[in-house]
Amino acid sequence: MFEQLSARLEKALKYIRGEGKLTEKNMAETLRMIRLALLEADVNYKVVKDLIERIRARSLNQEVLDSLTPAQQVIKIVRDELTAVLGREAVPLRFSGHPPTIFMLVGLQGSGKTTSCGKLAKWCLSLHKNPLLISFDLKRPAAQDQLKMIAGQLGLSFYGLNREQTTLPQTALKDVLLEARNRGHDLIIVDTAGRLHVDEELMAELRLVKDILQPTEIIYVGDAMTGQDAVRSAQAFEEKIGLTAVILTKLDGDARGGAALSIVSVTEKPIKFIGTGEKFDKLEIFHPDRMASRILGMGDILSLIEKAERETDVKEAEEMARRLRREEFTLDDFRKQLRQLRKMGSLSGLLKHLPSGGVFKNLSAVDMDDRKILHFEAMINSMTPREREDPRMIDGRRRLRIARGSGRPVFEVNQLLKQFGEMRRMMRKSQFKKIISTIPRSR
Ligand SMILES: Nc1nc2c(ncn2[C@@H]2O[C@H](COP(=O)(O)OP(=O)(O)O)[C@@H](O)[C@H]2O)c(=O)[nH]1
Ligand SMILES: [Mg+2]
Repeated sequence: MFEQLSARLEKALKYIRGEGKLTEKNMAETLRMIRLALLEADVNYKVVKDLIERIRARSLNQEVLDSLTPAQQVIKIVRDELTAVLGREAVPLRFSGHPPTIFMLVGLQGSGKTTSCGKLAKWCLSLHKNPLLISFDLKRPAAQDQLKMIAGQLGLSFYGLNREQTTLPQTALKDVLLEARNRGHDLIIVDTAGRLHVDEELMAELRLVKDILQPTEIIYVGDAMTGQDAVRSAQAFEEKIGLTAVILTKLDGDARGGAALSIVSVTEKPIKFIGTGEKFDKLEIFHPDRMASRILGMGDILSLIEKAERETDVKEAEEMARRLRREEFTLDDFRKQLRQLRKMGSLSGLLKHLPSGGVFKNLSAVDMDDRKILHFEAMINSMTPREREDPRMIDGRRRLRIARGSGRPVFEVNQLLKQFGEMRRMMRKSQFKKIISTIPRSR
């Protein structure tokens, strides 16, 4: 279902996914492509207009998760807005507090009303309801037979109207209610007549059924494959009779998606179920979010967004490492500290009075004395700036060169590098903790 729309949306979004940054220009192009994709899927033009406007506004505001790249944010926005257009959340069937509950199914001929009566009854069996099927298709005797057959297949109760009853619908409706109560049914599912087009006679008939039965749910059954026709007739049924819910059928076929994406906005009634096949178990609860992900057709967009979050975690860790490196204590810094210490006088005397913590604590930890400070400083002076920045590059040959340049033995160069390495490890640990403590725990 929705393959074409999915493919087109994916293409529109891939276009910005290639871009590292969102600009007015590439956003305009993406929005134009999304708009075209929706229109070609036969989505109501007004619904498209509103949808595009909201996607545009939210994309430019970028008020969503900052853990996603701009392009991923747009994908998330599109998914969110598709979900909203589809009704946001699954809405369960309503059952009356004073049984019997009555579901009345209405819609054009061939939309799947009679089939959906069977599907719904079967569904409600699993909710421990005791449904009774009746048909108020009064003109067509075959309609009674069709529903009776379905009831037989499913082992359900059926109440058939006789000739006399079909000519006196008011009386018949009261008979049905009485019969249902007597037989202990807590649910009546009412099939109705359909026409190829909406007409006044049909509407009058349906209003009569509605007025007498006072159904708990009036469910419009629409054929998703007919696109905007299903939406227009839903609107007519809503205006003339009033609806409480929608079942969209034949979503197993090559429906272009237009009906699903328009009908909730146009009727302001929730899609409660979708039909995905001719068999009676092919009825699914309608979940707007899952449907939006399916329409977006990028496998499951949720997993993409989750993946983006995981990627952001990795990026954050890398950034942290970079920060550590940036803030890392280099031999240059070490030399600065040594010079400061030298200016302050005797190190051994000083250390006793210094506050614990920071670089001074680390100095005491690596056992310094005044002469050593001078020697260390001399050796660091003999290093190139790059060596001071990254002591890992100081190999045997460089050590020899530094030793000669500073007039110190090679083992002292080794000692300097070893002690410096220890100091840095200690500082890194405390800095790491400091940085860790600044990272928010959860997003
Ligand atoms: N593929 C598919 N066919 C369906 C679905 N629902 C109904 N049909 C078929 O659509 C045709 C018309 O269904 P029916 O229930 O008689 O429509 P009604 O005139 O509204 O009562 C039948 O052939 C059904 O088998 C569905 O969800 N998927
Ligand atoms: Mg029928």
